[in-house]
Amino acid sequence: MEIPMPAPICLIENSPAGELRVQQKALKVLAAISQPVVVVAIAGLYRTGKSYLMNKLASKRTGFSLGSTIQSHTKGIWMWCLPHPCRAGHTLVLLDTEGLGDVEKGNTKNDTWIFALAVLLSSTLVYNSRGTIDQQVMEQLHYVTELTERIKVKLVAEGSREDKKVKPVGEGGRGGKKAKLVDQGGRGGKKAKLVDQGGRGGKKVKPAGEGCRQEEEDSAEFVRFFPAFVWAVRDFVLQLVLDGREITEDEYLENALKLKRGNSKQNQCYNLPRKCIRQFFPARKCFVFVQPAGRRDLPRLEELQEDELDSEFQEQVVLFCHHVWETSKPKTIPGGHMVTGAMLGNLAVTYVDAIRSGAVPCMESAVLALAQIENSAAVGEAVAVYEEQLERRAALPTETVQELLDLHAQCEQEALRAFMAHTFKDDDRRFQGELMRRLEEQKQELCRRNEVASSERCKAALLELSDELDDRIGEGVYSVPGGYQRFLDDRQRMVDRYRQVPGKGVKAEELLQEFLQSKAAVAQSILQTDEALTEKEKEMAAERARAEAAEREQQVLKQKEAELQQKLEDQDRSYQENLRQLETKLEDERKKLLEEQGKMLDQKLKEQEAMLQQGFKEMAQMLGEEIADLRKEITDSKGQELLNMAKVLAKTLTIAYDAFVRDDGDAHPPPSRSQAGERTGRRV
Ligand SMILES: Nc1nc2c(ncn2[C@@H]2O[C@H](COP(=O)(O)OP(=O)(O)OP(=O)(O)O)[C@@H](O)[C@H]2O)c(=O)[nH]1
Ligand SMILES: [Mg+2]
Repeated sequence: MEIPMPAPICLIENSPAGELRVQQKALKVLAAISQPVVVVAIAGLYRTGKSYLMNKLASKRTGFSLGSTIQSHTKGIWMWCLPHPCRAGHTLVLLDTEGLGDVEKGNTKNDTWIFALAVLLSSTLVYNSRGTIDQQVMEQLHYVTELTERIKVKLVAEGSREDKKVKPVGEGGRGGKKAKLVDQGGRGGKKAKLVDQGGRGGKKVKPAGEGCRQEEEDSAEFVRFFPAFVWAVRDFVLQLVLDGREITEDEYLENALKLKRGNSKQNQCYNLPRKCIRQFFPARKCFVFVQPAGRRDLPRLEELQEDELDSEFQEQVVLFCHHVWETSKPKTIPGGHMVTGAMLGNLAVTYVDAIRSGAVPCMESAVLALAQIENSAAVGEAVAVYEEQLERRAALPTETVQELLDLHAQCEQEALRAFMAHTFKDDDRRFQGELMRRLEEQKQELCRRNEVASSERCKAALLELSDELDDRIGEGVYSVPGGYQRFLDDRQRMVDRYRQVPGKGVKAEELLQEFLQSKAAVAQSILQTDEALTEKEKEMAAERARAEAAEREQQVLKQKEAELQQKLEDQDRSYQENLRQLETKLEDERKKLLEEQGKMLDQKLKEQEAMLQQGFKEMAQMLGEEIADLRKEITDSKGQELLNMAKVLAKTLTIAYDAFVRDDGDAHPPPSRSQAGERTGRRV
């Protein structure tokens, strides 16, 4: 497959003043990617071989730029989009980030933002470090502990945020003390502080955005948004042996993440980053790498051929790359909705905008902002699908209105399918309502076009067929005794031939009726001048002509009524189709949510067991509380769904009703809301 990007480009620029800016060129590239993306980001201290390892994930010798001096090289966040090597139909997005802890830069706050963005944008985060996973490396991981200050998970309505726990960070003090968010002051000037009651000192959490909603975080929630975690240990020189037993790389990492018992301040400091990693990244993996080449070759690694690299390093790289390619999941947002390249670009913009404005990026609000953009696009796309399907299927005029409505129904079904595939978090069904309205407009327009096409055909046929009759009238063929009967016979022949003309469409009878009406005066005059008929016979013939005309008029009216009824029934069908597809989607979402919750539950149970085994009863107990919460959530997702569904359905019906009231216009007064309910057999 063709590689869409020959080389990486900058996604987020980080100016020397520490100002972040998303690059338009990169957004353009992302906007063109409609495939789901697997996003692998790398972060870690500067000059530790991150860019080099990312090139391995791209299966390229060069790409992300390497520096060979001691000065930090990568600035901001760079992006490389490639066809995914294992997942067909997916794009692999590699994000190489600016190294952390550059002494020359000396801006740890900016570093933390870079790290937070890597976490927020990726589905797999590779944390890169050099040497061993020792205490010093752990301490450098303060970026992880600071995530709770840098990111908010949820938008919480004001007034509902009393005394919420931020679970792992402060825990560990005497007697299982918990960190709390404490409100300082009243409504206007609220300042949330993360107060560690275990003695680590107050950590500030920025006050939530102004307005009637307030944001707060609950670190246990982070897991839903956070990527899988892979720790890459470079230039690893030790033997993987513990207490005389060979251990795996993962065991090595887990051992390094073990907590220390006891509540001394020292132990708390020791435990803090470990707890954060354990909590935020329950899915963890570790890979160690030996030095790739001899010391002299290190600055020019890019120039070396594969076989010039250390063979053990090569093997380790192969294992690492295969793990990342094969296990990294497509980026999703909570609820399991897949993120496309275009959505990733929008997420980057939302987060960077929040950071630039001095706010704390909130994941939930980013998802909601994304939903607005995506849902709006989903409506447009669905209408395009409708038009395209119509273009493919429609041969106007159709013979009957029902045929046209069936055609509309097929196109609408496809359009709805396209909409349902892309929409998410359209909780108030605003966008679905909008789509229903737009499709109803399309239907009206389709009916109009169908009628125009039919009228044109009918008029053309009548013009052609009536030529002979008109000529004969002009020539006075019927102005003779017995002419009226001849006229009637010729006219009937013409009508018979007209009826045999195929493809006249829905207006056939109406236009015939109009035509015959237009000839009524001529017929009357022929009748009156026909000397073969008595006055009485003329009267009877005139009466018959009037009755026939009235009968035809009646037929046309009946047909119109039947068509109106069919159109009303089609509105019901449309309600039902909307509801059916919505139900299917909600059921799918519910399954995904339950799957997500189930996975979280497994991870928490595993962590709880590990804590119990290591003797951390309080931690285990706290996890127990989280597990209970989660179990309740799962029960709710299972049970309440039916209730929600009923509410959603009622709402959708109302929206649908409103749309039809508007579109039906004055010509055919719409049924009342309850009538709509009766017709559909559903409660409104
Ligand atoms: N010792 C050692 N050097 C490496 C390794 N991988 C790459 N290098 C070399 O280290 C230097 C820096 O590599 P980069 O990949 O640019 O490191 P980085 O982490 O991206 O650096 P920044 O972008 O500045 O944060 C280059 O000269 C590489 O050739 C490795 O595994 N071990
Ligand atoms: Mg780099």
